[in-house]
Amino acid sequence: MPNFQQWIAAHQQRFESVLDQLLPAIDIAPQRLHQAMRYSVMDGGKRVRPLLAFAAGELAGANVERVNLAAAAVELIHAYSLVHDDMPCMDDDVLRRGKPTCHVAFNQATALLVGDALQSLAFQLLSEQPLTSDPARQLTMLKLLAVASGSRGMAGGQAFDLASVGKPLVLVELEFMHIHKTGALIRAAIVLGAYCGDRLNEAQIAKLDHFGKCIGLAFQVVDDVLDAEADTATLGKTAGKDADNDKPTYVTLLGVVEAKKMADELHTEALKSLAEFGESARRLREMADFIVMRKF
Ligand code: GRG
Repeated sequence: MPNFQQWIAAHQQRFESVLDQLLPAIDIAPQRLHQAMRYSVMDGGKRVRPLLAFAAGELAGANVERVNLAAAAVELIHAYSLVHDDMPCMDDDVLRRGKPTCHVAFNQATALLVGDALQSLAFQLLSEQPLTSDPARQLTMLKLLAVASGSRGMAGGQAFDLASVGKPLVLVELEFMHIHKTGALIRAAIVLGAYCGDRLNEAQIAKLDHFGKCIGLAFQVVDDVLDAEADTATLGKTAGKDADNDKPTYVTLLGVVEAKKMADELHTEALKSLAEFGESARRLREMADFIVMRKF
């Protein structure tokens, strides 16, 4: 069995060509929009959400071709959220994944359309081929991604985030914001990956969902710590942005030491929900370790 580094590298490499094939080619009209979509999705990103979908898919005995499509749908929603988040009307950032943000490299109207088109493509991918043997389950999957990315999920969390600038949030409010803004999509990636297979029952999927909730929040706590501690070159995006924007974070609320402790506690809680799966959840456990120990 490949070690974790080999497993990640193999999936990352394979997934780049999956995305390459699924995105519209740049010689198809409208060329500039397609070029900007590719610019925003390809050549960058850790692909954490797809990797979580692959790990959950392996646990559920899923066909990897099916997981490819579910993982791509989630990654396209993620890429759209970054493009819109970086725009002047939101976080107003010029650097993402070590290169100029989409609206800087192209223009604002194009960046807006890139987000719109990536979101539509995500739902196209989830709906045009069978991803499970049960059509009703595929409808559930579509709804799951819609809810996770909409106003009761990521977009809602972003609205809460924009409204919280300069406000002294308490811990439960911060948690609410991040469970939606960052956590919802991470959770969806795991459950969608698992739904592509047929080895798990609903109670077991609920355990994975809880794993996703904990590790999604841990991801954000670590993101806040990195924003405070790491440099721009390492992150590939502007470091210290949260403090500059007067945004409440786990670090501003708890301090670095307590924030790291919180990430560790969430990590432990996440691993607990995988207990019954034994060795078959190895990749999910390794992904949890990776999320908490990452340096960028
Ligand atoms: C615009 C609807 C809408 C939502 C935006 C996700 C998000 C909501 C904004 C991004 C702002 C941000 C930096 C959030 C912190 C957590 C996060 C999502 C970090 C980026 O994800 P990574 O580290 O990025 O997985 P890569 O580049 O590796 O894909």
